[in-house]
Amino acid sequence: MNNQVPFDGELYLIKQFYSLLESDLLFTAFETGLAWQEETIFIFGKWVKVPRLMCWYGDPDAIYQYSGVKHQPKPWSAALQSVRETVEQQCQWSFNSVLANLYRHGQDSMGCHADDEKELGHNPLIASLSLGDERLFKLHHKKSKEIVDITLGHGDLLIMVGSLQHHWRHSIPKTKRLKTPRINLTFRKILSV
Ligand SMILES: O=C(O)CCC(=O)C(=O)O
Ligand SMILES: [Mn+2]
Repeated sequence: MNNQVPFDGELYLIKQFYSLLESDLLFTAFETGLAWQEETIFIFGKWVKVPRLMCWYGDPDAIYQYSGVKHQPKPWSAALQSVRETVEQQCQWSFNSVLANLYRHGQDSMGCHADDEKELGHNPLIASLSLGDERLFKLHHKKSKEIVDITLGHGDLLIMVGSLQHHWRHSIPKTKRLKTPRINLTFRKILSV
């Protein structure tokens, strides 16, 4: 990152947090074992499909609103629970939930947003594990319009913390490059508000 400009938040990237072999096993476990759903949202007067599959796991009280709907978490699977514990140890932080996204191909994407909902607290720590094909993660500074591109690959762990969500938005853009599926898990702590 640029040393002269205050970064406005903290971002840590641990490449290959999981080894290739572990990442392969986790990818297969999650691709086949999670309850992937296609969400629809009402936008500009019509229902549209969210361009990726999603699901929400966590402790029973970790209720989270996304795609405009309140989602009750599904109970942790053994594989998710194991990753949760490993990521908690790395971050020295506890999470009560995980949002899983499956990008089936290059036309699946995530629009520009900040994870700044009030149930995530003031300066949330969000740990994001990527598995499968690599994709571009774009950070867009809200004021300066600076853009930071980060490539997230198989087994990489990205940690977003501090005031990052106040100053930056992030996105996974569509790409014309031929892409195989990618799974992203964002571990979060939902507070009761
Ligand atoms: O897929 C990613 O790396 C980003 C996911 C994300 O931003 C989110 O779930 O809020
Ligand atoms: Mn996000």
